[in-house]
Amino acid sequence: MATMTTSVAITIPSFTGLKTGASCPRLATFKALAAPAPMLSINASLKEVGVAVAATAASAMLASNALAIEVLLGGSDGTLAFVPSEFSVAPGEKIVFKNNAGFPHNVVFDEDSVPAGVDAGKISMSEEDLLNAPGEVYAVTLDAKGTYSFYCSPHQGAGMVGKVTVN
Ligand SMILES: [Cu+2]
Repeated sequence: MATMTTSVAITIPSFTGLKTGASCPRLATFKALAAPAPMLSINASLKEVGVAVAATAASAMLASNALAIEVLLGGSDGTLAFVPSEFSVAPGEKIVFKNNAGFPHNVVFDEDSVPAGVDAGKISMSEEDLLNAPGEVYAVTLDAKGTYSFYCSPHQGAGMVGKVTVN
């Protein structure tokens, strides 16, 4: 996908201003770019191709933004736990904590157990802030690689703790 996006960024400006049917020394490139869109007619004007390629790039970006992991707050069997309680994400991947059962819950990162330079307060809910309704979410993205520990303040004593590795 990264390769595709790069070639699109370079190639689109070269088509701008070209008229339909114009002889184009980069036609081979144009055909290669058009290939991933099977519904596209070879006779489509260069302008249409430009739009189609731009749309492909946009959907690629949407797909990468959609990268996310969901963590349930409270097991469906009533367990006071994060489900899963240990997981890995990529830097910048969205982590969505979702109220499931046994609430109220919250998500507080342990200031003594986050990578150096990370402000745990900036990625945490406040200790007093609680998710009370079913389906309520708290979302966070972590950029610095390393291991982060977190807990639910009302249920920390009951073992509602978790760990996420950013790698
Ligand atoms: Cu809890």
